Amino acid sequence: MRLLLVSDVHLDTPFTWAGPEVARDRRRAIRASLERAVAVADERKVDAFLVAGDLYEQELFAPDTSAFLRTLFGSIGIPVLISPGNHDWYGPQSIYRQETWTPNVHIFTEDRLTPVELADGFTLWGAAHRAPANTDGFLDGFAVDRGGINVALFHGSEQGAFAWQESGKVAHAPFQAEQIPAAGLHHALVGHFHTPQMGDWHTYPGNPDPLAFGEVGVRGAVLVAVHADGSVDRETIPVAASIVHDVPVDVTGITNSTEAGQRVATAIAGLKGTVRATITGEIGPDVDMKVGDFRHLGEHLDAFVPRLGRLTVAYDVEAFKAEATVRGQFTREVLESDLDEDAKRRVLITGLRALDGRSGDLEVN
Ligand SMILES: [Mn+2]
Repeated sequence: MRLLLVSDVHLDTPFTWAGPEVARDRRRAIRASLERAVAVADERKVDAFLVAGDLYEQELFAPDTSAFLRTLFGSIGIPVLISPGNHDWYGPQSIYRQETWTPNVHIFTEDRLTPVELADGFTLWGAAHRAPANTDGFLDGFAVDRGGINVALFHGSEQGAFAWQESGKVAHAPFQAEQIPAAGLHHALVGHFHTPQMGDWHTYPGNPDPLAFGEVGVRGAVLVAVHADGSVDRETIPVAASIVHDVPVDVTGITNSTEAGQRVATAIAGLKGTVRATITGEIGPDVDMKVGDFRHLGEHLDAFVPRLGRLTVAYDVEAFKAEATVRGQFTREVLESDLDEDAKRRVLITGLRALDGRSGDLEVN
């Protein structure tokens, strides 16, 4: 049995950091990545196309998205099975309920795992989130009731190795990898975490098209070949339609904002797509720069997001200490205070900037 798995596509993501036009482009790219995944299913002749939740966002979807999904899934000559997640939870208003699907589309609607026999002796167990939060673990108290090969498809949070990585997330439908074999399942195909994970017993494909800056890991649609003994082989097939770069720019040693602009321009030259540049380093005391100074440098890109990161100012603190001025007095008081070294640095830079009449032009962190 060969299955193609996607999860966390997040159609209609708002991309609030971007302007309306860029955000629209990015949403179009997300759709394109799903279309590519469907094309891969056809090329690779898989037996079923599986969606492990968060296909779209219930709060944000447009009727156009509903029609797009109906047409796309109707165009595949194989079963499409969907287990709704916390963002595309199954309820009266959901696309899953409202749309008229072609007969090859099966949506799991129960909040407990229910079986679909994909082939003789091969059962796929799926379940739905039926609310945006507080969904219990689907494997709690669950055990398969039949022989053959049993594979699960659901949206949930594995609580083992991954918990530290996206710990800000609420534990939606929590489970532990050990529960998978304990329930009699051979494997679980899961969504929710956006970082791909190939576990012994479970597979997170990750979001196929970039949703955020700084995403790591090989991601895409995962071709899962399930053998007769229940073991799996997995191949990740990239389907991203967007290029997103997260670029650090060190401006240490610059004396003016034009030099900073040159460093940024060099760092992003030759890049395509959407780029975020984070500007850090130790700069001269006279540098006067704002994020807006850099935006025009990304005109060759689809979108450019410059931001100021950790910046420090190379003040000659030793010389200031000896001065019989307000600046000298301030410098001595900060250095002799009980503050820790990092706080002293921040207070000194912010204070010295203010004394120069430059307060608020740099975010000192
Ligand atoms: Mn989710």
